[in-house]
Amino acid sequence: MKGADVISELKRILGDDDLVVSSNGNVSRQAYHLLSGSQLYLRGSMGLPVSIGLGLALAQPEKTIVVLTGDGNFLMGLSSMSTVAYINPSNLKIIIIDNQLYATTGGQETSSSQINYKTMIEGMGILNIRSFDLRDMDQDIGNLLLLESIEEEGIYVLHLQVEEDTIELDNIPWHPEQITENFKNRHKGELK
Ligand SMILES: Cc1ncc(C[n+]2csc(CCOP(=O)(O)OP(=O)(O)O)c2C)c(N)n1
Ligand SMILES: [Mg+2]
Repeated sequence: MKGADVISELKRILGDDDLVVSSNGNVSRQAYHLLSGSQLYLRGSMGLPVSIGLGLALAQPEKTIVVLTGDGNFLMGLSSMSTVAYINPSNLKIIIIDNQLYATTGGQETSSSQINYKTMIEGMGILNIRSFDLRDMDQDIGNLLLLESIEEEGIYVLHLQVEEDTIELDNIPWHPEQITENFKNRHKGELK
């Protein structure tokens, strides 16, 4: 499975009220093209999806916040995971789409291939971390694993190793200010 397959499947699984924060580059583009609703697609702000997801989770305790992050983004903002573990917001779900590359900028390798995500994240204090290698996995089985994992209660981290995507998607046609405005408008009256 590829990152785009994961995000397409998430479209089926996620609830209409869930708030998604996606990391800059391909992941945000895929979220923009493949998910429904107007989500918080980060642009430029590399390394910040987990921090922004944590802020949203605290500001909107009634909502489920799903952070979709590439491995490069996750590793850049790694220190924020220790704060997430410390605060432990039960409405925050973090999904790492790990292609072991900075795919957006030309496919340079990240350090992901030598990291044991389960050990690292457990060491920070989040015990609900599941890691799956979806690279050679049949899509139906991968979809089933996603469905089971997403429905779990409480905070969790889902680390997914995926094949590199080949699809080229158009960039998001909005500036960050417009993305934020659209996100707020979509949830007008619901967000505090
Ligand atoms: C501080 C900073 N450094 C570098 C970049 C350029 N950049 C944009 S996306 C990206 C790669 C992100 O990697 P990852 O999160 O793994 O997503 P992928 O591209 O693999 O989907 C890079 C290096 C940036 N936007 N900001
Ligand atoms: Mg990557």
